[in-house]
Amino acid sequence: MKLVHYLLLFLYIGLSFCKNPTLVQEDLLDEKCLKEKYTHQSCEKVFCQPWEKCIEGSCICKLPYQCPKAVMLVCSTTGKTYNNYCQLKSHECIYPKTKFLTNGTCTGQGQFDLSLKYGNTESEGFVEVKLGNATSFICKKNWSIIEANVACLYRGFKGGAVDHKKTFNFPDDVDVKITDCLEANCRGLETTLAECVLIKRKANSKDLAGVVCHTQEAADLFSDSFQCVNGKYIPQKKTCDGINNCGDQSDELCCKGCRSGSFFCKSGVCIPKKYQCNGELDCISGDDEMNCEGVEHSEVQDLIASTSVQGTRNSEHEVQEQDEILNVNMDEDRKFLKSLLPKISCGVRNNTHIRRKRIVGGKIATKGQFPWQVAIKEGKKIHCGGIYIGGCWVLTAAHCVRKNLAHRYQIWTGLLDWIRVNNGTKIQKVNRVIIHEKYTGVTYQNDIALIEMQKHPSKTTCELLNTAPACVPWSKYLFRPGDKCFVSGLGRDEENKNIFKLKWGEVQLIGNCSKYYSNRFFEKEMECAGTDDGSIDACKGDSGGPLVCMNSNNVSYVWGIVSWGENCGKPEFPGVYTKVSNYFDWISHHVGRSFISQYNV
Ligand code: 4AZ
Repeated sequence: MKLVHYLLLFLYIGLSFCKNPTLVQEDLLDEKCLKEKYTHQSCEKVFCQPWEKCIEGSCICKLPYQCPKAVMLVCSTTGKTYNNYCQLKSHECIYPKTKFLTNGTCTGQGQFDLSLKYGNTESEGFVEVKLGNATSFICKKNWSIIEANVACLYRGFKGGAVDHKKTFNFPDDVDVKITDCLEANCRGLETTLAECVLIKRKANSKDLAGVVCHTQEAADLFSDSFQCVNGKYIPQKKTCDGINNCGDQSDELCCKGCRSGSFFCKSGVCIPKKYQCNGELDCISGDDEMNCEGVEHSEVQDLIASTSVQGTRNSEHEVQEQDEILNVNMDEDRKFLKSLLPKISCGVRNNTHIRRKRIVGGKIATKGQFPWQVAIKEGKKIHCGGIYIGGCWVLTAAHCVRKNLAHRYQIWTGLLDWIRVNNGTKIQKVNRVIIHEKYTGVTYQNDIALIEMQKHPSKTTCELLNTAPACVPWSKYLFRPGDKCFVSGLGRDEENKNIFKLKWGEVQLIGNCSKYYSNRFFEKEMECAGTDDGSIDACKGDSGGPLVCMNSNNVSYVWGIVSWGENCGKPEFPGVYTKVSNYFDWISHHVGRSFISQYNV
């Protein structure tokens, strides 16, 4: 009996040890996502910089002429003056030796350099910068892993910094009198401290920043460490905290939740809390800039700025006297240039909004409610729907169309009722049909096709009435299971009768759909949606039509194409849709990127 008690106690202690907090923290990371090895260059997770564009999931260098033309002169370390910061950065992106030096025209005098002083190895030391003709040490004040990463990356250490708190001693034979230092404030993805805001402060030798940069030897492996995509190890507790500890942001891109002090983007990314409601979109899902009414950007930032000042020796009064900002804030230039980039307009309707009311079997649509919905007519029958995505392009299901029957199809836009055809309806002929090369009729895999409508001979583009394009999703992280979306179509309703009217219903994205359709559901290519009781569903005749989801800013994306399903309106068999985000590259290859790239162009 006693032995049993001891055993139980032993088991209890053992279990409480297992429940240590690191295990709970590990739960913040999404293992499946980590396998994708996302970094700050992955446009499935983050927006590219204004000097980059998104191609096949990666941010790659733009050419300088693809930047805005605004004239806000900046000077590079190679002595060349550029029209603006974007043009310089896109040049740097191609030739990394070209780095930002100062704003304004080059005078041929100034230069920038950064060295590590008085460390035991090449990869550590106090941070000394040469700016113009003066050299200064960087201050400990505000020196965080963000600034330390910038310094180490500049010195060529690809993993950035491993320690930003280490202090060093001046050798006995060096006689230096420190009277001031430069406080650096970076955003995190700068390539030189010259791009960060530098403020001159009074200081002594105790106030200087030190750094240990990441090298292969410094890559200690401790038990709870997280391996960044660049190979660096960081403590597990520094993942999903909004701070780019890795230097390549890989510690912030696969999160199921975020630690305090950071904001959770629905796309699974943690960003610093101060980026919320700052007037710039940071989450690809748009959620950092919603519900911002009453939140003054500058106020939030000022608050953060004043609270993030650590270890201040000086009184407020003294700080103000000593403030001397040595350069301009390039982050402001970056934001401004970003705002000048062309954006296509999609996913917004001109008038009505959808009332989110649940109606059995869906509701009859009103004019302008689904301006991207089209009907495909073959001969006398409307047998499928389609989605207008811009230009002369309509997206539909591959099983709806045949390549060699293009001449038989008509695209009806603005149609609400095809017994009593409403005014505002327009009929377009079809130029060509493009069916996905890997479409398989037996399994419905890759059930996606494009229809190019014919232009009027005297027009350069397709002019459609009461029609607006839906946006094409470029990332599989824009929406997730549980999100509410809308399905619409002219198909049959639950009693399998044809009602000849455009109807719509609200459905939820359903994860783990293999449990409904074992062996028939292909997760990468398909998406399920429905309601708990199955009462709202797509049905025969709706095929090829849209499942649209609205992001936090009410922009509609064509998330799915009605594809198949066992029966209609049965909760045990949800509707299956072609997952459009998986085909972004295929679509942009055929229609041209400029039509569908809402961001990252
Ligand atoms: C069809 O036959 C069809 N409930 C479309 C969607 C669904 C079922 C059948 C989904 O076109």
